[in-house]
Amino acid sequence: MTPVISPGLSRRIGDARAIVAFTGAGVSAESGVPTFRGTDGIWSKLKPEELASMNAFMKNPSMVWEWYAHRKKIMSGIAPNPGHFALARMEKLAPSFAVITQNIDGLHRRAGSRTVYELHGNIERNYCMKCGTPYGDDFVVAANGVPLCPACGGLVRPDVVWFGETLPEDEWDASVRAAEGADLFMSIGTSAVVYPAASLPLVAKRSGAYLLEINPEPTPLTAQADEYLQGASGVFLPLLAGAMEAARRLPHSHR
Ligand code: BJW
Repeated sequence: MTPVISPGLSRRIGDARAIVAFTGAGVSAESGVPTFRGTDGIWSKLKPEELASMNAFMKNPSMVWEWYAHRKKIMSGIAPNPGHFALARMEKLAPSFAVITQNIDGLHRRAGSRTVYELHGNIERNYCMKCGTPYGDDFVVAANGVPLCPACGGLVRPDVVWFGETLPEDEWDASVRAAEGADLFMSIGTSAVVYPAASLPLVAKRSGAYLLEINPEPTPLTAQADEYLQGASGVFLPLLAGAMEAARRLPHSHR
């Protein structure tokens, strides 16, 4: 079936004043970044708590670093896809637009999105767990194993949020405010199972937003969504951006 945007949704996206795009690994899948869950997900082969937690890191830093080195390599060779670019186009048209992402790959900014809240950190950054000194990827690659801080000898880790860790406070607070103020909230390419991020669509809905979900597979959020577009973000987001551009060219009375 050819994917289409209904006239009702086209009107809604044309009229929305405050839009939030809440994104997960599925949005980067079409750029070649493996998702975490599902049949092709990273987590289908490896248990998350064995890798993405402080316990795992302290128990076996070289195994965890091997995993991150592998993913850093994947992510250094990728580019934004049509879904990322469509969100950047939408931001130019809406009075208020924010991307809240669980992704750590930096692709939204590379596509041109400007208001981006990264809830789970960014894989390009690293820091010393003992003294906090930040390190770029050149340092980590040169270490070729577990990187140690030259300043204090502490373990260097990727600047991402592991299970059991709190989210960056400023990004979280800004995300809650954006969710509360949204009139259209889009949950895109996320399994919506990891908290507290997964609470944001519900915060938005409770505050009066229209909740739209885009995902090839239903999620625990689907039953709460006002509208569910079943399919890839790289297909539906360009259609939505086109609908938004068309609607905003028309005077209000003709929408
Ligand atoms: C497509 C597509 C296409 C495919 N187009 N779509 C019990 C209840 C509630 C909470 C908890 C609980 N027990 C523990 C917790 C807390 C825990 C949690 O939520 N656990 C649940 C799993 C149960 N949360 C935490 O620990 C968080 N911190 C916290 O709660 O702090 C407070 C606290 C402090 C101290 C003690 C206790 C609590 C932190 C969570 C950090 C998550 N970190 C990770 C790793 C980041 C670093 C890294 O990448 O290495 O973040 S885990 C991983 O999951 C990653 C992701 O951002 C996150 C979400 O995954 P996402 O993006 O949804 O990906 P997938 O793979 O799950 O889904 C992809 C989707 O795309 C699928 O639906 C596909 O269908 C779809 N798709 N192709 C569109 N083309």
